[in-house]
Amino acid sequence: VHPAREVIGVLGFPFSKGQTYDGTEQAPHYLRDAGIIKNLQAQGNTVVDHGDVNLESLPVDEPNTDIRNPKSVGTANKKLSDAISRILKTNQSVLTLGGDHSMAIGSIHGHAQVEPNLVVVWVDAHADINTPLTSISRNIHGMPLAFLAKELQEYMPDMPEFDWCKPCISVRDIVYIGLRDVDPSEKVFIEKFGILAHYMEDVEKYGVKELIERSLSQIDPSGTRPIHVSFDVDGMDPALTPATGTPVPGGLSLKDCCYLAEEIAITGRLSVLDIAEVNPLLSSEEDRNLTMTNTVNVTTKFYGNRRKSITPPDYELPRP
Ligand code: 6HN
Ligand code: MN
Ligand code: MN
Ligand code: MN
Repeated sequence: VHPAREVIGVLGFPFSKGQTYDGTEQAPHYLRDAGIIKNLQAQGNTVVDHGDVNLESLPVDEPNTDIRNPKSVGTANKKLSDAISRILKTNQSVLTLGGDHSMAIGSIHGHAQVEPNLVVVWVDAHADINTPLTSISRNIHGMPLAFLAKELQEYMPDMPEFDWCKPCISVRDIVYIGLRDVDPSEKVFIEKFGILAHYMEDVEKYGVKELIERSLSQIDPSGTRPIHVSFDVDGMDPALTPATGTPVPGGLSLKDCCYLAEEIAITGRLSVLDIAEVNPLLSSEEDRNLTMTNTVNVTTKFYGNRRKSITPPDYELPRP
């Protein structure tokens, strides 16, 4: 059993080159402004803000490469990986504020250097398991799992910018939840490798409660493995998180996400949580605020905030 990671280390990853819209690089700032840290502290957590990964001097990519921005995505994620490992080694857990979802390359890689036995819960409308050869968009935020999973390597072209990234998880360590926009190539990978994938249809049919119980007991029957949650806010319904680059209708409800987060918190084994794909520049101010409020709300549930509320440890009821 792993020692509990009681302190939350918050790390911003102000990055957007894994896709085409500007804006996700500002999400860490907006999430902090929306009170993500204060809320975690108010519910009794000890939080250390490690600031943002310094991405000031990234290499500049040529405009017409096969995949978009391999140099900057590779370099930024190497920095993220190192920073995550460093914080985990001080026995803090990490809350990573992205950034587009290419951040999962660095985040999971850095996590696996310290916790090689981790499992990945991937909350997303998308499967993010394209390879540079299957991707239609050429955006790396649709590919992180292909860089990370050992079984995919025979389908991966050589990418010198990612030489540092050693595949560190198995397809058997992944569970998807919320899928509803999966590319044909990704569907073939999911089926070929039997990846545990819960589409929105399954959420409708069985509910998050049953799905999360079933999947955790399948990939981690002993209930001892460290958990990495990579939470793409487009997994939630776009009515809740409209400020994001690739919204897909018909997503997870706030209740679904709260339940999932509460259950993960109860395990006591969440060691890294990524918050990805918040894009404050893609919506009206009202929609941006809504996105921040819902994202902060769900994030706090991963760290012990309960809808049934928390019993205060030393509350003295006033007597007249
Ligand atoms: N995300 N499957 C599409 C692609 O471009 O490969 C969408 C990817 C979305 C990625 O939301 O993190
Ligand atoms: Mn371990
Ligand atoms: Mn997505
Ligand atoms: Mn994603």
